[in-house]
Amino acid sequence: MAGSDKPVDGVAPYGGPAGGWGALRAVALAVKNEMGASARARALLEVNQPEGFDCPGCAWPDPKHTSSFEFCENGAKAVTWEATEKRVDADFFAAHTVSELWDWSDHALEQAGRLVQPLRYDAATDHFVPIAWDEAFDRAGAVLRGLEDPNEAEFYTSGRASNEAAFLYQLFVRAFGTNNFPDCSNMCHEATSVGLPQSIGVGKGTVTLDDFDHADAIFCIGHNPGTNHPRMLGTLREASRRGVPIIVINPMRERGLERFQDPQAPLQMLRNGSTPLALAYHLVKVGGDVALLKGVMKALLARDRAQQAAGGPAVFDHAFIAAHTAGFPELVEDLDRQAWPALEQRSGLSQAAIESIADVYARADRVILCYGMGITQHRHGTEAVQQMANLLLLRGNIGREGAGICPLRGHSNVQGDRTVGITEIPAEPFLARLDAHFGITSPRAHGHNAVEAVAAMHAGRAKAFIALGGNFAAAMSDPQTTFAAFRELDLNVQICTKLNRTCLLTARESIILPCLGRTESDVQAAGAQLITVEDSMSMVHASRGFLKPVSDQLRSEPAIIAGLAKAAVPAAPIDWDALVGDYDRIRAAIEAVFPDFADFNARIRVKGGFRLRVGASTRAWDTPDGKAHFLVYPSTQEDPDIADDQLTLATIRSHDQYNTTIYGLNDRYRGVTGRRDVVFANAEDLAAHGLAHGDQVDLVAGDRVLAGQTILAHPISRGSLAAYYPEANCLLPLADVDGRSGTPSYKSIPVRLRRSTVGVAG
Ligand SMILES: Nc1nc2c(c(=O)[nH]1)N[C@H]1C(S)=C(S)[C@@H](COP(=O)(O)OP(=O)(O)OC[C@H]3O[C@@H](n4cnc5c(=O)[nH]c(N)nc54)[C@H](O)[C@@H]3O)O[C@H]1N2
Ligand SMILES: Nc1nc2c(c(=O)[nH]1)N[C@H]1C(S)=C(S)[C@@H](COP(=O)(O)OP(=O)(O)OC[C@H]3O[C@@H](n4cnc5c(=O)[nH]c(N)nc54)[C@H](O)[C@@H]3O)O[C@H]1N2
Ligand SMILES: [Mo]
Repeated sequence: MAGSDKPVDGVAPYGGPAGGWGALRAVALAVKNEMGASARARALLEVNQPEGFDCPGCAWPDPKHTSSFEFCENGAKAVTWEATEKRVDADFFAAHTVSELWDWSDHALEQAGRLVQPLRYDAATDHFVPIAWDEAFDRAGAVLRGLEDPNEAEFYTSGRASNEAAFLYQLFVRAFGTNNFPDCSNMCHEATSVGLPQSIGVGKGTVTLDDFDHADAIFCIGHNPGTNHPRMLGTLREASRRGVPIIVINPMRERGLERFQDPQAPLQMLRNGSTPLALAYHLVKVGGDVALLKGVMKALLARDRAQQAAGGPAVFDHAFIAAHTAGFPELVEDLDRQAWPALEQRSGLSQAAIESIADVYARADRVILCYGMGITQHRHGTEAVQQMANLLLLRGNIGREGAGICPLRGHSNVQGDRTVGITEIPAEPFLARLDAHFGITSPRAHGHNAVEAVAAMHAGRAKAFIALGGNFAAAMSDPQTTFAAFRELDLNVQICTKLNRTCLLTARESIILPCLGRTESDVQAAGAQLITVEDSMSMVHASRGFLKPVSDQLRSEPAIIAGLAKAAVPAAPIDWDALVGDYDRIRAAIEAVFPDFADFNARIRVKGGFRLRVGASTRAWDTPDGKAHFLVYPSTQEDPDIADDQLTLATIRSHDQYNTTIYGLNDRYRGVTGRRDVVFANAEDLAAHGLAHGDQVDLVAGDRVLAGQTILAHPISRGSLAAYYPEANCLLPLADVDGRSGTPSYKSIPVRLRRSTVGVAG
């Protein structure tokens, strides 16, 4: 690539496949760094085994043969990061003030180790100091009880929480009196949760792992499984070996979508073999997917008409469309309105390239369409999700074997948390059942999502923030606003395993409550407990930790929630201790409130668990009129285009991070080592800006600046840039969201490039 010959520190093209020896080396290093030679390293062998714990990494399902040993490089990093021997104890907090810790990197904060006891911020000394659990609950409870209105509190959930913890949490919060449930899902697959129910009656994927064995074509749009769902590469490899075309639509060339060498297949590794994945790789412009999808459908429409005119077989499944859908005429009208030059310009792809995608789609009898954050985190995220549903519905590719839609969920239980009631817009039938079962009166008014929560805090309308996991302030857009909002709060409670930036945003009362991780054994009154999670494909299964907890002062998430509940809503008619003493009782309550969980306690003890009902999987469309819907929003065409001198920045994950958790500073497949201060750009865009590979630049979005980044010529579509999250979050204003789902547009940030004066000598 032009310009990339100039050497840049820590940057060298990566030539190997995804996985392979590099993955094995990285696992060995993670084990060594975090656990030494300890027996805790054994933890790795238990991940996703029928009797072990669910990997706290991604939500990709386990293979049907759950006995086969499955772990991946990044799952190993997630587990070793949690099972680490390092601890941040009382001495650590005595040695470091909060102001000092604030200057540590996100990587350094978490790497310091596991939290081992409850802490309270002492403003007089600027230190966190140990406190007893009861005092922690009393202090938090006192602030919560003292609020004028329960809606002045925000209750965040990160998607690692188990079904049991999440259910108990929403019960506590509704008994307390609010639906303010900002959730990591609001930053992630909200466009799926909002868009798909309107299209197909359910906000979840319709496929199972088995369907991948029967698909004739697989589309991977806007996701990077080599890093974020590595176990998916095994599935893609099998498909590729069967000759199934895999079509990738992504602005960046991601090695994990091109070539894979299974680190668990030593023979293949010794032979130096690897399996090619993508048959065709289309470098769409960042944010160009709606135009691309419309182009594919427009091409199919033209062929369908031509075939019909010639008396040949139709391209669309007209019988399915007539029997199962509504809105087809409006879709056709919208497609007829589209002009090819505009579609080409917006997608960054030629009509010929788009026609070639339509070829593969039309030739395949059964198609699975997979997608991730490259689709959802945009100003038109919901629309993009619905265009994918449109494309599938045109050929009846939903609700039959080998076909369907496959949103790749993020956190390992983000889907389950939603299922068991974490939502700011609860449905009435659910609230009615919850109230009847527990004898409470849940609030009916809708609550705040993530962006609304920050806005309320910033405006002084919300005064308390409680987090069940996660690192909310670092994950959110607009840290300028978000951090300031936190510092005005009366209460900041963080239930977490490791120290992070949100813990350090001290309020009048700031409390850190350390919890057990998923790898650790959880013993309550009735004995050792198991928890349950739901994966991306609606499979619910059990998880049992077995490691000795890093500290005997840790409590489980359910136990901590119960402690907070008793302190904040002492009059609630709920026997919290009984529920926490035996999680079977929590599951019995989940079953009482959600009929889909019938026989929960028995079914969860069957190997492999069970699948929740997904109506669309069997063409039972749970929409108001019982039909699947083609949906169009003609307005996209009128949206202001990006200015001529602007590029569109997507914020992405490196190979060495889990969201805001930075395991290390490498991004192996993208050829970056030991640094994160880089921006990926197209070589022609660099030239057009008079810049060269390795130059120092500032990214400028209005009055927001990310200064002193090294710009790299990289295989990325023209007009597009990519930089790492969370560093680049400072470029995104809180108000920039997908209007339909409220998802921050983390992947469509208009920016200008300017030559940097930061750190440039002379
Ligand atoms: N190891 C590891 N695993 C993880 C996570 C992690 O951070 N680390 N995070 C977890 C979570 S919470 C989530 S949500 C998932 C995230 O998993 P992914 O969805 O894979 O997340 P990202 O890395 O944000 O972005 C994915 C891809 O989107 C592409 N992209 C950017 N803009 C566009 C666009 O406009 N159009 C298209 N078509 N593509 C675009 C990027 O080039 C990138 O390859 O992974 C989960 N698993
Ligand atoms: N710019 C930009 N911003 C983004 C994104 C992006 O692509 N670009 N992606 C968004 C997405 S998809 C998501 S999901 C969010 C993620 O947002 P969050 O879910 O809030 O963030 P994480 O980084 O996953 O949270 C890490 C913290 O979780 C805590 N933790 C780890 N394990 C446990 C546990 O078992 N229990 C408890 N209680 N705590 C635990 C640790 O203390 C750790 O510091 O970020 C969003 N932000
Ligand atoms: Mo996510």
